[in-house]
Amino acid sequence: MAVGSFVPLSTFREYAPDIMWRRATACRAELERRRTVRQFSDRSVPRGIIEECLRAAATAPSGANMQPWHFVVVSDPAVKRRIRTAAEEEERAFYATAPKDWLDALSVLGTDEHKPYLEIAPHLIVVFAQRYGTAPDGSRVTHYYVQESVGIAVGLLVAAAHHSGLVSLTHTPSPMGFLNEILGRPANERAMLILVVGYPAPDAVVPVITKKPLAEIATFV
Ligand code: IYR
Repeated sequence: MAVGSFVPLSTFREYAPDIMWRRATACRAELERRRTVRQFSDRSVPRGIIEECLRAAATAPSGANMQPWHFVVVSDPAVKRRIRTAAEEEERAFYATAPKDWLDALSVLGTDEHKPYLEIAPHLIVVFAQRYGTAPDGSRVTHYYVQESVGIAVGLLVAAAHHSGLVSLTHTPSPMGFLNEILGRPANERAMLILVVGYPAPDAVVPVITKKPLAEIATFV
C-alpha cells in the first residue's frame, strides 16, 4: 500500500557509451588518488566547504529514508583538545592490551596512541549513528539498517572531502562514549567515528600499501 507521492525521475542522465567509459574511468582514477593521511597542516578550511561535504553525505540512501545520522563539526581548539586527551587515553589502553595479531596488522600503518592530528587539523567531523529517532511528540521512531546507512553516508563524505581537495583520516577510538559526553549528544546516538579533515602537512608521508585487485574482490556470475 503506497501512501507516498511520486514524481517522474528527472535527475537521471544517460551518457553515450564513450562518455560513460570516460566518466567511469575518471571517477575511479579520482578516488584512487585518495590517501588516508595522518599528518595534518593547521591551515584553516572554510566552514562552507565542510557544509557542502556534509550535504553530499546527506544524499546517501538510508533504511526507510530515516537518515539516521548526525554530524558534529568540531573546530573549537578547546573542544578538539578535550577530544584528543580522551581519545589518547583510550588508545593508550588499546595499544597496551590489543591482541598481538591486531597490532601486527596495524604495524604497516605506523599508528600508535599519539593523536596530535586531533588538535592540529582544522575540523573533526564526529559521526553519530542514531539507533532510533524521536517523533515531535517524544515517542520513539524505529531506524532501520543504521550501520549500513551511516556507513554509506561516511563513504560519500570521505569522497566529497577528497573531491573538494582535502584529506581525511577515519579515526575510531574505542570505546567512543566520551564523544557523547564532550559533545552533549543524546543517548540514542552512538559515535561511529571521527573524520579528521584538513590539508596534509607539507611533509606528510603515507604508508606503502596496495589495494586488492579486482579479481580478488569481485566475482562475476
Ligand atoms: N583506533 C586505533 C587503532 C587502529 C585500528 C585500526 I582497524 C586501524 O585501521 C587504524 C588504527 C588508532 O586509531 O590508532
